[in-house]
Amino acid sequence: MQERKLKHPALAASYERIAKLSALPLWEIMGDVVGDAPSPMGVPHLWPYAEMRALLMEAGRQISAAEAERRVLALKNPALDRPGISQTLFAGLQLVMPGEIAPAHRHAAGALRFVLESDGGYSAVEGERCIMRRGDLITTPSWTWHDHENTGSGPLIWLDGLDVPIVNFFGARFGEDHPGDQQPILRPDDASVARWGSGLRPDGQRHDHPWSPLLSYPYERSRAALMACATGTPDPRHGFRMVYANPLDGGHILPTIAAFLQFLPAGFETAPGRSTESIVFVAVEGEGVARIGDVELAFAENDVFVAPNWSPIRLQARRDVVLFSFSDRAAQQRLGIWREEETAH
Ligand code: GTQ
Ligand code: FE2
Repeated sequence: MQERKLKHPALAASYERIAKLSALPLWEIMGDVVGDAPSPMGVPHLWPYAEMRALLMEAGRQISAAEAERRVLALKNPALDRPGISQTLFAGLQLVMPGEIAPAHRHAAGALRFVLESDGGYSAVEGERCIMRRGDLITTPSWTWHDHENTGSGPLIWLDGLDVPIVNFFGARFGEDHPGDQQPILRPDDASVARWGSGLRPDGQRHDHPWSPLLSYPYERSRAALMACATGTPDPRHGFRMVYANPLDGGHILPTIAAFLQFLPAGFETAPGRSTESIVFVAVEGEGVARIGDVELAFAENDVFVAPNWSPIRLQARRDVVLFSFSDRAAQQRLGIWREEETAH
């Protein structure tokens, strides 16, 4: 409070006595507490895949997946002073080399994986292997055991998204290692897709969790659904965009994180708009330009970029573009605070 210009400088002496009791005169800081509009936290930023991949492969030669526990380059927002790609989200690029295993553990933070390169491998989640193919989305809900293995002959690389800053904000950071390197497998590969992903659900089987029972959303299906719906005029704000849905209630994949797949036809540019969520994008196909706040980011395949909360976003497709994105919208909607609006630019 020392730094700010006081509304009532005449009361400064009294403010010091208030501060000594560890209290604050709310009338001097009202805007910070219940202000009329949020400010973006962190800055828009892009991580070019070619350079990130080179550093990841270098790490692959220097440290094993087992030794690293997780061989991840965490994407740190340049304007935030703790790990996290945004105020609410953690993101990283993870590499597992052929034959390697990332050992089993579980934690309070929920995660998703979006596969960028795969020649064979899986993420085992709570007793089943979710096969990793390029473009697949796999979730690791809170406190579910997970380990990863590369069974192919090329590098296995994916984008991790976690709700770590949210969980840590609440002071709920628990985690533990599994006694074995790998957890026991209890069901067939991609069992959740067969059980919950067909439009039918197992009669009498309950799923009493605040996340989707589908642990895998294979790209083949997601892309086909997106393209089948990409007819007529694109939405001016979002182009053709689909939400990864919980098949039981149409809700988001995780209680905190929402995920999207979006098609922007070549030449299309979205109308500008913003929302209270922070959003992490990865270019799955094509190339274009993202204008976020006053920053312009040219993106190509596999580049990752972030839009902070309440930053105007404009996306332009130079070629046909498919974007995967995830955000904290699920958490905000559960709290009843999510908002969006159109902006002038
Ligand atoms: O793969 O289990 O990027 O626990 C950060 C924490 C990945 C993982 C991350 C993790 C993982
Ligand atoms: Fe983990």
